[in-house]
Amino acid sequence: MYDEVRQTDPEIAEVLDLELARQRNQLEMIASENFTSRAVMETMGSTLTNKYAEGYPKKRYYGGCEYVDMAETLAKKRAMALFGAERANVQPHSGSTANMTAYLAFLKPGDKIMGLSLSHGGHLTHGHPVNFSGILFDAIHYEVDKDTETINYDRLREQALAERPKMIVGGASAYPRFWDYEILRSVADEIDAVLVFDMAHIAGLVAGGVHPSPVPHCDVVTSTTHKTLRGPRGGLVLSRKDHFKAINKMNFPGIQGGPLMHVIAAKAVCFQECMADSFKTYARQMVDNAATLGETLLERGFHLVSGGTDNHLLLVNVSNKGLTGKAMEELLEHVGITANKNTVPFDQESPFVTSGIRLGTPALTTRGMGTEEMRLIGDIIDRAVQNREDDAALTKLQAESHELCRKFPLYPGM
Ligand code: DSN
Repeated sequence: MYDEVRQTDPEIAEVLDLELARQRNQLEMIASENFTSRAVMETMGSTLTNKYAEGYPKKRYYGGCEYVDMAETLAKKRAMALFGAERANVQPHSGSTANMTAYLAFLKPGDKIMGLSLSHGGHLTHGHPVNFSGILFDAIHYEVDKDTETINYDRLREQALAERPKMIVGGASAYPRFWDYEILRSVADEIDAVLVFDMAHIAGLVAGGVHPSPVPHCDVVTSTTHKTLRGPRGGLVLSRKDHFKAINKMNFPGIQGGPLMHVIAAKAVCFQECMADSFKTYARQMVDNAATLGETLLERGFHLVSGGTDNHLLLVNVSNKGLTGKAMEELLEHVGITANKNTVPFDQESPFVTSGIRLGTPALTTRGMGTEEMRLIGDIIDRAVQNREDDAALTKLQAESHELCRKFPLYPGM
């Protein structure tokens, strides 16, 4: 593997080797990460990376696009079939440009948008002041309730009626519960707002049929393709027929230049993989694994934000264990688990410290781990917290994590 790189650039070859070893040997629990298939990776590493193809299939600004046209047409058709969408734009380089496309297709700078607050589980691109979405637009935020730690849709509605945003944005990066699309739609209708839902985190659960789909309820649905969907790193915009022209025009030439045709072809491969029955089983297992991990942690006195999970992730407030999110992230790394610190609703700590840790099951489920392994991992996490001052105990836990990784080989033969 990596023979050519090894010859031309040994330093980078070393990085590739080290990263493959890291992915194999750590329990990967970052909720937004996954392991793509070899087919997706091969397609990303193909000659399609050489091709400029500004425009859309059959309407390009460059010659020689007949084959990349085939790839993009397949990707679009498959995305529409997978999600039951009227139209798909598969060109966004990322979730961020997918969201920028959706916003600017409908809004002018200065218009009001309303999304879930980042510190309550939302996303930077849903109107955070340091992000383009908060810089370009007048952004306001809805939040979760202090008691239930879930979205209070009555309050969301009151806020929307008082503030009358032109766009309501749903979706999150650290919200473990189902969304109520019907309510979001009815609130948007009451104030004549556009409804955009960013399903980046749950797209694989929607594709696998274990979560309800936002598509029938929303004007536009955006996503990434590399989280629960398990495809290449990139973005996607699904829309109704009547919004499609505006979306296309905004993505190119409005925001992006040359599309990444190797990634678009890999998105097509991913969508094909997601249509298989085995992907439905995978999606179900991600949710079952998160539920089992959640139950295990609850039994051991951990505080799960919202009390549990309906999806592939858990947000754990570790302050009752005398830890910050930062310390917990470091502790888990030490025992062979990769996760990320995360703010929890009404967090008293700074975003660099936080009180929470976010744990996700997509990557471990791809390795073939099931509920039995989740119980074991919950136990490792608990024992790590209890023995955090005991180096020998932590080393033993790290060996247990490594043993688990060995039992579920990643990219064998690579
Ligand atoms: N950075 C992603 C996540 O970790 O959820 C969201 O874009």
